[in-house]
This record gives sequence, structure tokens and C-alpha cells, in this order.
Amino acid sequence: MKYFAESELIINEDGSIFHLHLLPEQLAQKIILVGDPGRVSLVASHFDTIECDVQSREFHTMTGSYNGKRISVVSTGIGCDNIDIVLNELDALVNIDLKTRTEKEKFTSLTLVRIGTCGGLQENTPVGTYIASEKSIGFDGLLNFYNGRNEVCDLAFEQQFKEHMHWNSLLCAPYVIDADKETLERVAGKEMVRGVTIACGGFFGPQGRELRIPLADPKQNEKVESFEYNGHRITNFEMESSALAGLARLLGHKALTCCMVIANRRAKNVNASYKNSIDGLIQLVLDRI
Ligand code: R1P
Ligand code: URA
Repeated sequence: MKYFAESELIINEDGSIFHLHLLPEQLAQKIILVGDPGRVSLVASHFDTIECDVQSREFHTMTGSYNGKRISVVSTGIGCDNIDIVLNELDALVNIDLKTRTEKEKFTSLTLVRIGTCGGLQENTPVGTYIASEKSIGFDGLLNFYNGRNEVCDLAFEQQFKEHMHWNSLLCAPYVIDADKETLERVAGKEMVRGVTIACGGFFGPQGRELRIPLADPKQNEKVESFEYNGHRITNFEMESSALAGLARLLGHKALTCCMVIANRRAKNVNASYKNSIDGLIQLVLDRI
């Protein structure tokens, strides 16, 4: 049986997992992930009861019940590097016995739905649109560090995309990964556009935003917007969906990202007061998770 050494699986003195500071019994099997720690209490304001509220760094967790369902809401902060921490620690909480530091015999599958914000790239994704990421393209490189990456990714899509973009060899290889199909069908319904999301390792340069530093490829977003593969067009940019879908797949969990468009990069408009309007998306996910 595989033993996870103290340096590899770090556990706090109170028995909680290192970064999230959670004990196994504090986590539900249905989990909503949000980027902004402030969004956690907005989601939990819909709960009928709250059983725990734990804060550690950018990771804020509240577990409670909503219409008879036990749900945890966890903030990840910004970026795929945090998703690496959150997904590995959530999985450890349910699939590793933290006392014996060995894998449990019985596997527990988690359902993970991310509620985020994003930038829209097409005419059919104006500000206010809800987009469910049917596929994600990872510009972040995270999945390339894990064995099994080629077995779970859409290699033909990746090849076409790299050719279309004239992919710069200085960048890490993009990876293309699907959301869990059953979760997508159940949660997206008619209210969400099914899209292809690029998850970037940054908000500015990697998403083609140029402030004072010129971009390495000023034509990146034009090429992204015109790319088409088997009827799929790229709909939006955000920063976590590929790492979430990829790690969930490798670990055996079900994951989906749903985002509200707060900036349309084509029309060049924005809703900076989106915090007042993301509740509609939260409500849909709570009802369907
Ligand atoms: C950037 O502003 C952040 O917003 C988006 C991006 O993915 C990134 O995390 O999602 P959240 O609103 O969930 O943080
Ligand atoms: N989040 C992003 O990552 N990009 C945007 O344009 C808006 C929100």
C-alpha cells in the first residue's frame, strides 16, 4: 500500500489538510468552487443551515445544506496554481486516510462545479452571458506535469489549434480537456451557452491585454476568435477551468466550469459591478448540482 510521507502530504497539528485547513468530516461531496473568497458567503447565503466556516489564506470554505443537499463552497483564489493545491487537497480529504497516510480502499468521487467570471470573445457571448465550458484549452501548462495527460486530452484538437496559432515554442504546450458530460448536461440547461474556454496563466499578456508592455503576439486574440474545430468556436478566457477539468479527470472526479461574462473583448465593454448580478448563476448551479 502506498504511503504518503510527511513532506508530500502535509497535515497540520490539528489534523487538517495543509492549505485548506479542513478536516475530512467538514467536506461535502458536492462542491462549488469560486475564485473570489468574498463569493463564498454569497453562495452560502442561500444555504438553509451552515455547519462550518473555515478560512486559510485565499481558501475560504463553508459547508451547509441547500434544499436537502449537503454542499461545500470553497474559494480557490486566482489561477491554475491554486487549483493544483485545491484539487489535490480536496481529493486527499476523501481518498486518503490522513491518520495512516495511505490511500483508502473505497474511492469517493466528488462533483465540482466552478462558478467564475470570464471575458467573452464572440458576438454570441456579450456581457451577462453564462458560459458552461464544454471544453477547456489550458495555456497554463499544469496538466503537462502529470502522467496520463495524453490519455485524457483531445490530441487532434490540440494539433489543429497549435497549427492555427503558429504556436510559439517558448510557450508551454496547450492541452484540451472536456468537462464531465453528465454534469454539463445537468447543470448547463438552456440558460448557459456551451463553449470552449481558454484558461490562461495571467489576466493581461496571456489574454492579449496590452497595457505598457507590448505583446509577443499582437495577433493572438484575432487567431483565437477565428479558430474553428469540428463546429467548436472559442468563446471565453478565464484562468482555472483547464486545470480543474484536467485534474478532476485524472483523479476520477466530475468537474464543470460555469462563468458569467463580465467583459466582452470584441465589443470592448465591461460590467465592473458584476457582483450584483452573479447571483442568478449561483442560483442555477445550487439548484442543479
Ligand atoms: C481574474 O479577474 C479572475 O476572475 C476569473 C478568472 O478566472 C480569474 O480567477 O474567475 P473568478 O471570478 O472566479 O476569480
Ligand atoms: N476573468 C478573466 O480571466 N478575464 C476576463 O476578461 C474577465 C474575467
